[in-house]
Amino acid sequence: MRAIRNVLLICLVWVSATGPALAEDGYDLWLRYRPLPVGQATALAAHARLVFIEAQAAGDASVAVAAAELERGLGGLTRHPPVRGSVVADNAIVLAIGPVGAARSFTAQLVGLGREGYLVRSTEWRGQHITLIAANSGAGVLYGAFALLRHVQTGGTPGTIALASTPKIMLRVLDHWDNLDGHVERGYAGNSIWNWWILPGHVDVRITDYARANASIGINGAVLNNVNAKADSLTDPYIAKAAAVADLLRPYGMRVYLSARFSAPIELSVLKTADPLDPAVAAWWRDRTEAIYRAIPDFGGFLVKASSEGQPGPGDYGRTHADGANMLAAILAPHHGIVIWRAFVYAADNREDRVKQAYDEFKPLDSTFAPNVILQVKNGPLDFQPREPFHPLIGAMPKTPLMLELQITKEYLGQATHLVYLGPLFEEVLRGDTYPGEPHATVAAVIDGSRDERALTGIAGVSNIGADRDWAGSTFNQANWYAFGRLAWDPYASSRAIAKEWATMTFTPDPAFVEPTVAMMVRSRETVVDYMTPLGLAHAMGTGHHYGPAPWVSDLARPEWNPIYYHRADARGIGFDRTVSGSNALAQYAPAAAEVLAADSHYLLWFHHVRWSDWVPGEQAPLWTALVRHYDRGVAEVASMRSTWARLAPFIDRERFDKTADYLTIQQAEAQWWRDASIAYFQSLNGLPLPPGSNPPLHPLPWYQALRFPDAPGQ
Ligand code: BDP
Repeated sequence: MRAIRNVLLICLVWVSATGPALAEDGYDLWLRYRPLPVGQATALAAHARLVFIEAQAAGDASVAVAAAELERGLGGLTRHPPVRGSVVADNAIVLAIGPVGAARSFTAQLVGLGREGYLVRSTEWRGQHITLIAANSGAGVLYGAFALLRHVQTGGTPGTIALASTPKIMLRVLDHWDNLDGHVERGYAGNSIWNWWILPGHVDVRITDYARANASIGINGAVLNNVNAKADSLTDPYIAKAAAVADLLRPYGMRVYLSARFSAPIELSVLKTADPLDPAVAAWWRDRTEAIYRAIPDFGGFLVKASSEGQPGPGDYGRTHADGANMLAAILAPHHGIVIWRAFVYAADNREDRVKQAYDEFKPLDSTFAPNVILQVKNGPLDFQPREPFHPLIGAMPKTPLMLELQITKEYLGQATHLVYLGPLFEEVLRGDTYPGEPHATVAAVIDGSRDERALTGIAGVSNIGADRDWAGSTFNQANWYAFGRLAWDPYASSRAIAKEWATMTFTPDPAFVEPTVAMMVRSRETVVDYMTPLGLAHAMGTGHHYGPAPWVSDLARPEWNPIYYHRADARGIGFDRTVSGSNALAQYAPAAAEVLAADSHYLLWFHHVRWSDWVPGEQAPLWTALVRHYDRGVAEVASMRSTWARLAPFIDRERFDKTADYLTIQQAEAQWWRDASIAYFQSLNGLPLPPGSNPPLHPLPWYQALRFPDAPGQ
């Protein structure tokens, strides 16, 4: 008997010791709602005794999930969940849609908030002290609920709240590059979260948590399938599957979009053509579109990658991108749907500098697109590199709505393991100045529509989400999803402030943890640039998998698939001359912007071919010395990230701490690999000695060149 009791006791102790640690596997993201310190929790509980939904808001599905989130969040933070009340009482949280009841005194302010904005105010109503969450829609109320929860978790006081916010960009969308077989292109966090095979019979509860996470940062749309689309996603069975997902996302303010394969009419019907000007083709698309709207009445529209990287498109029939986009736009317009048309094009038979091709093709089409077409432009003219100048189309198409495409998944930045916080990258892009000297000319101002006074605005992030328990492959990768959402809501926000918010909610509010963690996050993007592609280098990654270094690759069929195409290194120098003496890609920017970019040493080798011995003023060193220094600095920074992290063990749970520590160890070895392989290769061309104090690569060049990764994920 006694033995059994002991075993039971041991079990109980074991459960309580491992319980919290097991729960911290990253699944809860930044929505952990762990108890606040006692004083704070008591103060918060005093202001959140009850959740009261005003009559006009009752019955709204988004308000219902807002109330549930408040119960869950405040319950977790205070250990005393507020109760749902039918009569307003002191210290209630009142949820209201529109200028009624408790929100009446804020009528004027509400009008200015638009459909999705919110206000959260401590105020008096019917003699009671309340916290009002008011908006013009249920989604706005939900965003307000999340704002309240964020506020109290990041040090805000509960009794004196005055928050108001409206998203600056209309479409804030995640692009999932998820295939119908569950594989995620450029995905490093496991399989797709959409279980297409089992849908619509069963929708995983995980999709609700996905929607909660997105709503908490204001993301209001998801493209469910890969831009390299299969036609099958437009068949009735797949429409039913997408509809099941849409039904779950809807209360969270999210709309569903689908990537559409341009040749689908040929693949799914008896048609022999997908020519956008052929009436039979348009009729086929109309039939499919109507089928989609019958199943998904608020369907957002189609995302199309056409005549790009071998994908079918209007170019196959001698038609323009506008011909293709406008055909679909006309069909979607009566349903209020839109076409998101990608500008990521470059052609095998075009000998022009690859980074110029999208501009050359799309700029002449400005003003030819239907009003419900938005052109999706990657942040840079090449392809999601650790650093690129902003895309020259941004600012060059004032008559066309442009949607900025960012990549949250780290295809070219160390994939799952490397700790790289992308907030500073996104911020750098958004602050890019398309017309220096003119007001409202930043990339953010073009994208949020303020420059050209545009209503249809959008921003997309290529998702990093998969079926891994921690969603994104690592805890720190979650920060990139978070930062994307927060910057999509407000593209002028500070990536540092966002990192602070995220770290506080994801780990602990203790400044002794948050401060070094945020500092490490904020530096991490420059660090990856340093050890991978310093001083404006780009696309030095291995073929296909884009994982490790392979700057030597020169044998791929298309010239612009080879790293040597981009760095152009030889015995004398390195870099791509894109000035007037070279490809003159610089001329695609406004003259004042071109001047700034040409002089910025971050883009030195992007725009200039430089001799190894040339003095680089900004670096106070000859080019070769400067380059090696950057590689060395990148490796040293990762070492310092590791030691910073090692000191933070006492502050957080074991599981997330250990995984991060392991990943930093991997990152350190790989930063060294990047540095050594790159230096060994460039040295094989220039024959120069390393600057004093710099160590030789660990292996000779052929060792690096022989490495193969046929099974790397995400390809
Ligand atoms: C590249 C990816 C490729 C995508 C392509 C795109 O390597 O997998 O299909 O971009 O954006 O970055 O279409």
